[in-house]
Amino acid sequence: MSDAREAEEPGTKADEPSAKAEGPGAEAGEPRRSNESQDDGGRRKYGPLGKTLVIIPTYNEAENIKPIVARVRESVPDAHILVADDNSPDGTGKVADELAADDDHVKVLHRKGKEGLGAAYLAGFRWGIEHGYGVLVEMDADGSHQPEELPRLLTALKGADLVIGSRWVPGGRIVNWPKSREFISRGGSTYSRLLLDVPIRDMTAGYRAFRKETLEGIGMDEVASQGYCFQIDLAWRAIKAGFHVIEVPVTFIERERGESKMSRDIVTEAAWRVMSWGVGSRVNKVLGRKDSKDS
Ligand SMILES: Nc1nc2c(ncn2[C@@H]2O[C@H](COP(=O)(O)OP(=O)(O)OP(=O)(O)O)[C@@H](O)[C@H]2O)c(=O)[nH]1
Ligand SMILES: [Mg+2]
Repeated sequence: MSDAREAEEPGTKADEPSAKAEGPGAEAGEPRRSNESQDDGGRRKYGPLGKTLVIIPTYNEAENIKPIVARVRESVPDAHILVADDNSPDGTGKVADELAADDDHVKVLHRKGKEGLGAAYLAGFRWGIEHGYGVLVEMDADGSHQPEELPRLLTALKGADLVIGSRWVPGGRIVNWPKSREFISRGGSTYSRLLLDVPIRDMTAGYRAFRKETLEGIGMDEVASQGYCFQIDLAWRAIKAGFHVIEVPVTFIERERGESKMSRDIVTEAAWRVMSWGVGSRVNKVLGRKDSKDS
């Protein structure tokens, strides 16, 4: 589906953390029960992080892509950036190609057409893992996720499997959001938390840093959800698989340029899927069955 044009082969095997120590339910290690507590009390040992790839999915972000790439380069100079563009009609892919031509830290994944944010991220994750990155970051192109906060997320990832940049933990903030959006976001997070019985405050957050072992351990190939639901799905899968998920506060800023791709369908999809996962999980509990990763 996708065709990646990259200037060079980034990362080497030597950069990768020791997968055994960190993998899901690492055979030799203690099983982690993140839905019981997100604090591992410093009991676990985490391997080095490896190289970082910041994945920026884009659809019609021609005005935003240059400034966001520049800010990431400035804030985390060692990280590489992958722009995952769905053949944006406004020429975002071409602007990204120009950036990549001038900077070997910038790569572009050209996809055939609009398939949604979730599909773009999954393609970006696969590309990153194939190319030897140890850390995969999700970041929007519109400036809502501030690159200047990324070093804090990466520092936190040294002691976790997944770090969520959270608006709804103490210290987290939103700037310029209409009350209606805040209601949907807060409501969606609370709804998911209660239905899925997880301690995460911001389940729909799209600013995240994953260790590659986390993505490898959550059944990425079965993820079909999009938009809001994609983020909830990934967080829930990580928790169910026993990964250590933590939230760090971030300031989320509403986009200033370009159009939102948020739609009523995205919210409805999330509401139905979360409801079915929550009910399925409770039924499994009553019947004494284990949730499957792809339920
Ligand atoms: N590749 C790709 N990227 C997408 C697609 N839909 C959205 N995006 C990107 O995903 C990121 C988040 O999309 P937004 O439109 O900002 O969605 P949102 O943050 O929920 O909505 P706002 O808060 O209103 O901005 C942006 O970088 C978009 O360009 C898609 O179908 N394909
Ligand atoms: Mg946005």
